[in-house]
Amino acid sequence: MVKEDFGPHFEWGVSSAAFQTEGAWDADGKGPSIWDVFTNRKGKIKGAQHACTACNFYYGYQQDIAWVRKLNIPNFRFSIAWPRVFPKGVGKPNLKGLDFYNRVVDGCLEQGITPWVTLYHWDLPQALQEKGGWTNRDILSWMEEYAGYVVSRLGDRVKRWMVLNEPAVFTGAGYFFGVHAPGLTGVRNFFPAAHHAALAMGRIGRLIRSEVQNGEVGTTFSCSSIHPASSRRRDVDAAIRADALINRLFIEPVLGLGYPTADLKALAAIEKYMQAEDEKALPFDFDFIGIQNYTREVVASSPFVPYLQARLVPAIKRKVPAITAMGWEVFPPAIYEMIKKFSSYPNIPKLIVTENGAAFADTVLDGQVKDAERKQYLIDHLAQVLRAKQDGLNVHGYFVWTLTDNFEWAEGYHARFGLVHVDFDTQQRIVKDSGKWYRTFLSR
Ligand code: IFM
Repeated sequence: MVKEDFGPHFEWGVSSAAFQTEGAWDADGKGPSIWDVFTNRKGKIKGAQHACTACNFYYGYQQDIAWVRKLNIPNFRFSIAWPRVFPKGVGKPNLKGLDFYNRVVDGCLEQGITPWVTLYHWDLPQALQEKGGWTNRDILSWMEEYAGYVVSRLGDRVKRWMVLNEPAVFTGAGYFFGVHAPGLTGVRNFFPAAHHAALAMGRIGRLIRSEVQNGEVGTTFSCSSIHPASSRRRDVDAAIRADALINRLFIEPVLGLGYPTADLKALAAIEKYMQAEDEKALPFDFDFIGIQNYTREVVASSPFVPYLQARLVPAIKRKVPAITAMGWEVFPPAIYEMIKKFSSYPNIPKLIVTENGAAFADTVLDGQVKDAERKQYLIDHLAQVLRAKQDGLNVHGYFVWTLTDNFEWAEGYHARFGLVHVDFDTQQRIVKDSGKWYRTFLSR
């Protein structure tokens, strides 16, 4: 497999996110985000770790952009920390915060790297959470104010935009299970948050399109291929319900197909938050859809699980041959299945794999990180992307998650996903064998 097999226009990149890398949590007028608050709550993050410094990207961004170039990666996806630009969420912008992103964008362009910017990768300003965050419909106008400002200042140079990162994860983990910020639970938080996130995609998508000349507007979705635990009817039905929740809940309203209530009846409760104009406001014709896949899920019927009546059978219990530091099964065909699933929707001009990668426990030995498992994971997943491409499916790009090891949310720092190893005490970087492999692969 060589790069040329994917064709001359295939987009190659690497992805990252503000909260996971920047640190400088209160520098230069930045306001607190829900993650700054959540990481200080007892028992929420493994090892009580926090992201006050993280990878020090705020101060060392030039060095990390230089790594992107040294690895021959033409596209760098990063996100904007909303509370850096609007410390209180709305109102007076913080020019120093915006200026940081001006420097990052210019730094990319100077190195010949195309910046791809995500507007929301989970770090909502705490001031807005105090008004309900994503459960409050006003989030739409708050985000419009933030996005309008950022896009009007960076849109002359940034042409690739993504509205949200993985709405299913930040609403599910943050507003239903309470394991991510802001730590809220239950359907009375999840349903309004989900509906407002779905509406935000169209609303902000339209705004970007009107502001940015020659831009491409996208948004990204987490997805896992869903396999029933057995061929019994009840497990097959449970898998259909889980698929509706995990893979279909956000893409289908955006495509004008509505919420997948026929396959997951509990979703009908979202109706309560629908207003007259919403049906028309939900769809938006994105230029590209980002899909982010890491594994598959095996699903069994479970009558005692509320709403879903289904449970995910953990990889560890299934005794799978390979498992990552996140406890996720290594299952490369999943990415092919997801590309196939999303390609089957009408009206998606192009799919880009905006995240794929793996966390493994790395060791530094004689100044080297020989991460054979991660390298093999990437090769095997790319082979599946190529298979999808050769089958005529609609995939046009691939971004590795992620450039440097970073703060993996509730998992803290133990789950290392980077192509470049980070010593979090000294901030020293060492390119891993997987990074060297990607560099060689991209250099041809
Ligand atoms: O680190 C996350 C990222 O922020 C969103 N997608 C999945 C990654 C790995 O868990």
